Amino acid sequence: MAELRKLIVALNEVAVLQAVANLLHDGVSPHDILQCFQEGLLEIGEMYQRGEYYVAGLILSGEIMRQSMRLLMPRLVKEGGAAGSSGVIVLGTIEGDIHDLGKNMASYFLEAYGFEVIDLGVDVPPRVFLKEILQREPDAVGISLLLSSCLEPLKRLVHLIRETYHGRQAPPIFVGGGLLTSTWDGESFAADTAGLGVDYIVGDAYETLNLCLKLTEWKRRQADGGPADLTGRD
Ligand code: B12
Repeated sequence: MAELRKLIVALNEVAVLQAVANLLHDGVSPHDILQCFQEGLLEIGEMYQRGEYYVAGLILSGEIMRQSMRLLMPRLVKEGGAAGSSGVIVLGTIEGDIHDLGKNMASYFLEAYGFEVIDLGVDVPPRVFLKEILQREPDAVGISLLLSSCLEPLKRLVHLIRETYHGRQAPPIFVGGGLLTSTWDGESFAADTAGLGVDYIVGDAYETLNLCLKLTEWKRRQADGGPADLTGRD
């Protein structure tokens, strides 16, 4: 895995794909491989900030990740068992932001575990998000955010949802994406310490899955006459 991380950071596409195939062949969990990608991409981002890579490096890192997902996806689906009908989740990247690798990863995980994912894509204006939420009535809404400059549209969207659902229970809102993972304690999905007005901040794709499984379970319990509090953590 250390070697894979080095290859990712060196942007060696051919060698990365070969290493991923070998690791899967040796029975390494796709979750661990994805974690390795996340760490590698983080390092690439830091190198970009230090001027050691240009935007072309970011683009290539995205392409390497995308190609690797094609190898990882079938194994993820197999592990998840794609049970079907776990729930409906609306996902999208907020207006102004076109990063989608993390969101796609979260989407792959959810689909692999039987969720219906309505992916609105990238650069999604708050009004479009809201329209889809009202139409689809999802079990939860996930928003991706990697750019600090997009905090404002995110807050606008959350405000719009709260305002529209005034007096009714809005679907739980969670956000993910590199910018916010610093608030994550590494073990449980975090409360909204950044003051965004959302219900949860998730650290990675696997955690997203755990959160969505819990949210749908709480909703089922509530429908069966259980406690109404969907924000409690257990
Ligand atoms: C690849 C990349 C790109 C690619 C994106 C390709 C793509 N299709 O996504 C391209 C080249 C397009 C790009 C462009 C830019 N980028 Co860029 N990019 C990155 C990079 C290196 C990796 C991001 C990534 O995909 N990581 C891997 C994924 C798997 O990790 P992740 O996003 O954190 O996702 C995980 C969790 O957060 C969570 N998650 C993520 N999203 C979601 C969503 C939901 C709903 C849920 C539940 C969970 C979840 O699950 C994921 C898996 O575990 C980061 C560096 C970094 N530190 O993140 C910079 C980075 C995000 N980019 C940055 C910048 C500045 C830019 C540009 C402005 C550069 C430029 N001058 O043009 C443009 C912006 C374009 C725009 N309008 O959006 C900065 C942002 C700084 C900031 N705080 O604002 C970063 C941090 C680099 C840096 N250190 O400076 N970038």
